[in-house]
Amino acid sequence: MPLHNADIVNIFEEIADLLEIKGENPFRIRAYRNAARTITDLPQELRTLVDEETDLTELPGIGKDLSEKIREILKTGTAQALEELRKELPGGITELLNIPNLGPKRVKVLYSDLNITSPAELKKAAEEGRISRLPGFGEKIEKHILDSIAAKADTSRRFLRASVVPYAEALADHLRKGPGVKTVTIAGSYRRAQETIGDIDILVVAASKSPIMDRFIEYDEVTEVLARGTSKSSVVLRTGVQVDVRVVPAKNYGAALHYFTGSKAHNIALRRIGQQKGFKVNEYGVFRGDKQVAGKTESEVYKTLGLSFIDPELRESRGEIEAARKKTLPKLVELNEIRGNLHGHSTWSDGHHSIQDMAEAAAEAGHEYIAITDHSKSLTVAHGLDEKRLRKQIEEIDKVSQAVKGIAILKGIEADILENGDLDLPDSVLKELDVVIGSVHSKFKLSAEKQTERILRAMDHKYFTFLAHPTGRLLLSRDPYEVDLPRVIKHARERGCYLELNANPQRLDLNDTACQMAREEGVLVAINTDAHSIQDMHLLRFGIGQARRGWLEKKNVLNTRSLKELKKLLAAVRG
Ligand code: DGT
Ligand code: CA
Ligand code: CA
Ligand code: ZN
Repeated sequence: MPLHNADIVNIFEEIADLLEIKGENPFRIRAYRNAARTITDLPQELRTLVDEETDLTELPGIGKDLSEKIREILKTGTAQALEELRKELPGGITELLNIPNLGPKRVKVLYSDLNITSPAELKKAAEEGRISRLPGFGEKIEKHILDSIAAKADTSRRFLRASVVPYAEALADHLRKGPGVKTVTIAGSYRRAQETIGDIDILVVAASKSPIMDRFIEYDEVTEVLARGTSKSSVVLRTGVQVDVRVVPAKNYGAALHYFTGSKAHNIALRRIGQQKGFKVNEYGVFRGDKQVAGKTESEVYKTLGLSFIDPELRESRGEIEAARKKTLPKLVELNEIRGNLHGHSTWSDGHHSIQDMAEAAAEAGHEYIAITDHSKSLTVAHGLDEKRLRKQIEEIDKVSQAVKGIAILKGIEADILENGDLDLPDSVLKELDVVIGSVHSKFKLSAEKQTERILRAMDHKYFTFLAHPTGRLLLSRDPYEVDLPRVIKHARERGCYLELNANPQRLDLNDTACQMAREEGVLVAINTDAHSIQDMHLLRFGIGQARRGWLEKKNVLNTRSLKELKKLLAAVRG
């Protein structure tokens, strides 16, 4: 059974969690977490790298021991180290770590004192008031636990789109190779590039005798068959995600693709437009009376209703139908229009590759420029730069610029925004830089009023270029801090600075509606990987997906500019 990178990541994460609950050496724990992060961001499948006899120890954070473990997992499906830990502690216990307020220490107490090994058991104990009496807990925490278990019920069945990509694409490829198969398309929220996915919807056109459903049900990653029919089947894959496959005749393919791409709100709005024009619109086609007048392609469906083709990312009923009627739809930004990354790290702070490695990789990817923006001194866990080291780095960049051809290396910093809105480095050094990013990395719990003021003050700083990951959220794990985003966006326009859309799949921060707002206010958005290694470069495409959902065009994006234009825009911020 072929293992995907995400399976290996899960095993490493579980080992790290269990070691943490046991209270083991923090360095060992961090080694597993770093490796998991490297693997998450890896564009190629590890099993392919191993087949090609690539030396895995060249990957950041993967030493000899972890490289052996990866091989062991690829061969046996598990790691001995994990099996032994599971004998000591029940495997399900790690789910408790996902509950806010529960760290390894408290989980250990829950297990040793009350023998709690799952969220369900925890909920029961909390409801019975047994948690508050434990050492280190109390009534407040007991209440927090109950609240967060209740809140989690509606998000726990969603998956990060990026983590679903390898599974979805591998399955679609498998179906494509089936006999008599003409078209296989992934529809649903996946096609709309939504940041998280509830389930995967796949649409197939195949010859009538094709055994395509057998091929789907018998796919070796299927662990459960929920429904089985000739035109529709549903399964659960080993990773826990549900997949619906529908087989449709070619003459209905466009209408079905449109219907199952959604969103539901978009579909309903479109059906209403059809009704006004005397058509019936459904997943089989567009009908006048009993006669099908369109449905073979999506474009045909839109055209019949008097609309231009609407890109899937826009189909959220947020004004796209109106724009399609008036022919004012945006021409959405594309990956190949990005000319460089303006937020990335090197070994000078918490990145895994040298400035030269990062620049060479970017040049190879065809980029015109790259900004090196390591962390500043307040972020001590990331080994942030103080003024002295930053000045050294500036000299180093001048040297590397001589050595690496074909790309401009811009000098930058990701400066922490302090609680009072100051940047944590003096103007005397910030003025030497091309890019000054401001980031909130602390005091997430300030009131909306204070957090907003803090950020606006930072933006007013003379050398401030753009605000990174403006809300600080981590999808499915950390809520955004409270901030008045419309005010921040308006302020960016008045101040003349920019905003980031962080492309890391866990962040995708700004979200889609905030991008749309920035576009309406005329604030340029920088789509950045926030790369911590050369492998992270491929994350740009997730940022592009989000940007497209936010209606952004090439002209709305700062880093689609040529180096010459970019330099003007970077200088303009300084007034
Ligand atoms: P998800 O899976 O929660 O991330 O979101 P979707 O959008 O993929 O939703 P899903 O899988 O329930 O259904 C796929 C598409 O099928 C959905 O985007 C629109 C269409 N659809 C589903 N139910 C309805 C419905 O009741 N009415 C209409 N008009 N369309 C529907
Ligand atoms: Ca879906
Ligand atoms: Ca579905
Ligand atoms: Zn960063």
